[in-house]
Amino acid sequence: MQACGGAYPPETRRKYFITGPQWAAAYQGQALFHAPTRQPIGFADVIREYAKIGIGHWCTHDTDVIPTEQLGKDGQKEIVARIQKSLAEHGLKCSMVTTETFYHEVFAASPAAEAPEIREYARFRVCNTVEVGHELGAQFAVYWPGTLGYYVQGAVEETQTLRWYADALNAACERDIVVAREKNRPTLKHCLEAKPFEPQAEILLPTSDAMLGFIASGLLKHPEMVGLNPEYLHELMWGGAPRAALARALLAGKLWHFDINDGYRLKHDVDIGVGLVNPLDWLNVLVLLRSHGFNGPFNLDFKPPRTTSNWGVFAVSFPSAVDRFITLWEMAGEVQQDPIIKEASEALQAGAGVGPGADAKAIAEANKELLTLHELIAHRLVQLLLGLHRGRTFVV
Ligand code: 3MF
Ligand code: MG
Ligand code: MG
Repeated sequence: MQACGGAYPPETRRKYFITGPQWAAAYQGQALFHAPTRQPIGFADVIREYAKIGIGHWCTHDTDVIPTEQLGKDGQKEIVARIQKSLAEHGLKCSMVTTETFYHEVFAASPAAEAPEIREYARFRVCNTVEVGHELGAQFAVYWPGTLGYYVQGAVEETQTLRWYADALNAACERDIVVAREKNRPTLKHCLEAKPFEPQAEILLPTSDAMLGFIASGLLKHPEMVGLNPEYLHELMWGGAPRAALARALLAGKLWHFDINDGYRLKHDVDIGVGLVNPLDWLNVLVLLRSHGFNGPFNLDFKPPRTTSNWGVFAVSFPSAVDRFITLWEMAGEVQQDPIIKEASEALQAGAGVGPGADAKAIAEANKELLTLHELIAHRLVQLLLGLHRGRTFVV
């Protein structure tokens, strides 16, 4: 890290609303075809190491920290108290809680399966997570539905299944309203996260746009309490442009939380650290978010490489991801102020000054350089990204 030119100090990193997931740091390297490689690690270690790095917020699935059989029981209370102590000791805040509805076999046929007892259990799980969230002082609850889909066709009736899934979210929102009143706290922001494939063959809500449609479908009792947690790579996986997906969420007033990572189009969920694959696209994403006043939470939902040691996870993987994010965020600010981009953008919007009533040919002729300016702006963005605007000339 030193040879790389150093790093941002923890105080600088803490100024950003960057959140560190329990599951990302505790990931043991066990992807589908891989045996685990890292030692198990608990919340106390993760919170302590995040504090040292300067990651000021921590988030978790219910079962990342509470064994399934202890959920809602005395064991849960005792664990939540220990988490509160760890957070206080290291000056971290819990930003978000989320319910795991994909790992345990009970959710094999989705949290909205036909069997009523599975759906009742799913309702218990999301309501319990809301309670844990309030205990830990969280502002957000995230829902990646996980197994909401199927492998074989025809048995699952999509409209009914979505109604049942909405029932779970409705229960969570209603529980939230009650608990928030009891604790004199604001209600949580409930954020849906879409992923186009995995862990089912077919997914009922595969994209952020599908989630927006679901929020507006009339099935939710409190649509105003429900927004989005898009994940950068999940939009790329289906071939979408993440920046355009985020723009649609912004227009709907639903961009509330953002999972940041990187990867490749039309491939599986590789969860690479932010900015390692598509830095130019990332720069542009952050320009969009800055210009719309979105400043977090930015959730580091990536996976440290498979054989990296527990030491390397905190010495290299997390701090380097945070620092790439901060650098790209600062560069996005530079883009917003860049006089050349400003002038080119203004010229684009001024138009060519063709008078009213001109025909298509004349308008097109007068606007020939519109795409030239697009290209000039793109060139300038690459210059800013690579630092070429600081005077590099090409010499061999
Ligand atoms: C899966 C994910 C999930 C969600 C998490 C939050 C394990 O691809 O991205 O991370 O982000 O479940 O609800
Ligand atoms: Mg995610
Ligand atoms: Mg993911």
